[in-house]
Amino acid sequence: MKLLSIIIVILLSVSFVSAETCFDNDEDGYLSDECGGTDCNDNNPNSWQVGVFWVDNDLDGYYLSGLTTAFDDGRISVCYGSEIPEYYIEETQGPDCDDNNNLLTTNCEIPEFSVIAAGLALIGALGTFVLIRKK
Ligand SMILES: [Ca+2]
Ligand SMILES: [Ca+2]
Ligand SMILES: [Ca+2]
Repeated sequence: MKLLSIIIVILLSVSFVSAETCFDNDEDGYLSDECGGTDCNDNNPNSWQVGVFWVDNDLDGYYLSGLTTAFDDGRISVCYGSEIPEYYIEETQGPDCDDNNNLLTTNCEIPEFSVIAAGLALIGALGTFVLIRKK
């Protein structure tokens, strides 16, 4: 009987301690994940859930590739709140060849006509330089 009382006292102490250490620090209504809750950031009331998204810095629908992530498809897990944070996307068209330029998506090669135009401009500039030097 005495042993049972001791066990009960121990169990009550343990439950009291765990109840005391598991509180909602940022008071967003979600317990931290250490306490069996879902709050991935118990110090920020605007973040309480984990989502897996692609990064899209130029918001063209193509994701930033080359990141080392836990997922094979380049997504990363993000702790967030009621809305998907800016520059993260749920759906994508594919990897972005330049994620800082929303005009470039799948092909970042310089178009041939630009190379020809740049060459003509250079020849023109050299010709002007030679004419000025001859005067
Ligand atoms: Ca939180
Ligand atoms: Ca992009
Ligand atoms: Ca882009």
